[in-house]
Amino acid sequence: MIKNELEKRLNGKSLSEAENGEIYAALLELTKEKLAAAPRIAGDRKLYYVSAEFLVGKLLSNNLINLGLFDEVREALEDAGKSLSEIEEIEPEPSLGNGGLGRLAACYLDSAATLDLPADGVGLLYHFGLFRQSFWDHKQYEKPDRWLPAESGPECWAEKTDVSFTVPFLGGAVKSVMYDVTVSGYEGGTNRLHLFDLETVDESLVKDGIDFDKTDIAKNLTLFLYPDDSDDNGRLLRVYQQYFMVSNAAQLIIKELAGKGYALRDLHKHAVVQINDTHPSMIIPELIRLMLKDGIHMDEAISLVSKTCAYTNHTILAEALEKWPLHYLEKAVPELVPIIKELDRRVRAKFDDEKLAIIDEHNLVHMANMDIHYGFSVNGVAALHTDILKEAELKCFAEVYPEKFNNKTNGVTFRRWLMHCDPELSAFITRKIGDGWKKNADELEKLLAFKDDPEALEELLKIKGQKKEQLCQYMKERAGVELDPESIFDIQIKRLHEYKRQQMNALYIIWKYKQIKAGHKPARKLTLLFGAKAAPAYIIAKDIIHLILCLSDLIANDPEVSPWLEVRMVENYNVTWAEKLIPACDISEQISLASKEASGTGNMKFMLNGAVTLGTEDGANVEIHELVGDENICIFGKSSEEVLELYKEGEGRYSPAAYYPCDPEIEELLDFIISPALMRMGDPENLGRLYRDMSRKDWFMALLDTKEYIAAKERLLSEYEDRQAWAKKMLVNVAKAGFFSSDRAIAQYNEDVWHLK
Ligand code: 7GP
Repeated sequence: MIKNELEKRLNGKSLSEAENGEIYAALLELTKEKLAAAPRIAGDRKLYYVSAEFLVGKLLSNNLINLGLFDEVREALEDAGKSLSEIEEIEPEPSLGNGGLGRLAACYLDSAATLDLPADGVGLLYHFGLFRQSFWDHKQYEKPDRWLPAESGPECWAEKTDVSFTVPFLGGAVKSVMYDVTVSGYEGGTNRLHLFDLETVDESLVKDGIDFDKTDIAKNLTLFLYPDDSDDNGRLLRVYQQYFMVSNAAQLIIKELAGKGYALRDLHKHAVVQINDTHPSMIIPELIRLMLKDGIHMDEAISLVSKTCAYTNHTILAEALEKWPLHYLEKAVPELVPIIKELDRRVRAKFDDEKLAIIDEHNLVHMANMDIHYGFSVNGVAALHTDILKEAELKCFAEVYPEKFNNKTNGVTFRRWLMHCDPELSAFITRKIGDGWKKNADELEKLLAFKDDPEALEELLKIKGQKKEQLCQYMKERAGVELDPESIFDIQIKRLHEYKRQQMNALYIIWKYKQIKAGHKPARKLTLLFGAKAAPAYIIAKDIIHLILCLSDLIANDPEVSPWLEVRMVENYNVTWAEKLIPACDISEQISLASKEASGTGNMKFMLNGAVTLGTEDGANVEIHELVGDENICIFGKSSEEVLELYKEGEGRYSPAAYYPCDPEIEELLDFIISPALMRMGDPENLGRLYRDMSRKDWFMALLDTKEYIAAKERLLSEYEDRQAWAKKMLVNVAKAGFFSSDRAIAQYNEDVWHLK
């Protein structure tokens, strides 16, 4: 009996007498015990998923679900007048990631364990992770977000181990400590997420904001994820972090190999390293370095490591493809430099093409290039993205290594993104088609049998209504904002970036505001919800947040408009917010400039929870479109081919001058950004800068698709009024979402790349 097991840990109190905090501590302890008792997944060949980010989210419910204890615990608590979701609020969310790449890593660990594949994650234990966002005066402010427990407080999921490695640093050495988070599979065994830290890190360097003294690496190494890199010290710190991560990973791999009794020469037979974007790329020269130290010859070391490492590319944005100046590496990782130079020399001896070089003529080290030459697999994260890699971005590499390139369309774990966040919808699905879908997501297709069943469709609408009510309640408690659950919930949640075009959504808001002002009232109120953090040094992204917050306020205070339109941006958007917002969504905004969003994973989560996508033919939207058909998605905008053409030099190149000021409709929208109404409310500097940027540069072409976007959204809003037809779209979306299970993605990685079992 769970009740008894919990009460044993409550110092004589009953469940109903105990405080939520006490119950949380008891649940944490109990769950950890059960996890420790679950079998550790083993195998002769093991995957190491090395990543700078693991955006795991809260873990209590997730672990309870995977252990098969969720319902029992929830009921025991309910009987005692307690709520599991309220208790889980106590758990701090570890902010060990920034966005899609980090959340994907967490979904992949969940699925690998579920499929019984030996696969551990390796990363860093950041003390503050990504910053905590707050809004004041319509602007974003950043504060450190400490998620680790206090010395005296209850524990957390990460447990200190006695594993430690010596990492060479600045002529000396530092000693690491390894923390482990147990990763549970759904009704399966466990793997580990290994997070490395440095004992000497000094949190007192961090005062109010997220600035800190960047000089003393021994004290600041793991304080933050992605420390500000606008100066030399910040950039060096990032290199040190990366090196610390990969040196620990490499040493752990070698230690485990030896522990199984295998020789270092057999590395590639028993270990696979998945390099998650370029942050862990230095694991290649680091593994080579360790082999040389062990007496293995350079040729053989290179060959062994190349058979061990595989690389995933998550973005084609040039600014994200890391290129480190050689002199940084000379300072931070002097031991690796001769190896990297040798790797480059070999490439140059083999290929007469400057584009393939690792160290270019400006002495920049191209990390991705090193991964491609010295790894055995290169994958993109959605079909379109992989095509663009092969045909444009990495064309010269695909020509010399066609066999290395492969696609692995992203996926998300249905445990967290359906069973946990929408138990009502999960129960509906199980009532209709049984619960085989929990282990085999393709079975969701059986729901199609109900697409003309008015009762089932009615039920689906009711569940969506319930989730909207729940979100309203949460918003009221969290933000003091009362939303209208009868309105249409249109949601855009993702990092703030110009290519994701939150600014285009803002232009829609301006358009709608003006429509309502002019007396064109819609059939129903529209609620637009945003969640997004802007990188602290990304000025235009912060200006876009400023615009959205000003519009939100302007509209809320306009009695003519507020009954019809509401705009809210949630503060400190994170995984926990996503779990509340996604099930309540009607319209999923996936409006990136075609060719720029590698895949997207939010798009998949929304679809799975019965939202209809309003999107461009970009990333995985393309695959969603193919699966659900024209009827059940709303696609607009220029294609990726057209966009890539517009980026080319010369005539025909994109310019916002084609729209502003010559298109009066667009002119009106942009001018509103600097209208007296908004300028009074906001900061003229921010609004002016954004207006100038959008009208003169518009690097991510928001104006290109604005008019089509407005028309598409209006079309979708009117379709919403036919409730039965809408429910059918919802149902088809849920039914077709099976492909986007991370179980499918991981099975494909295993089949094509890892060959674990
Ligand atoms: C993201 C991509 O932007 C997103 O489209 C994709 O779904 C996700 O990776 C997972 O593959 N990329 C990043 O988060 C990223 O590049 C660089 O971060 C630090």
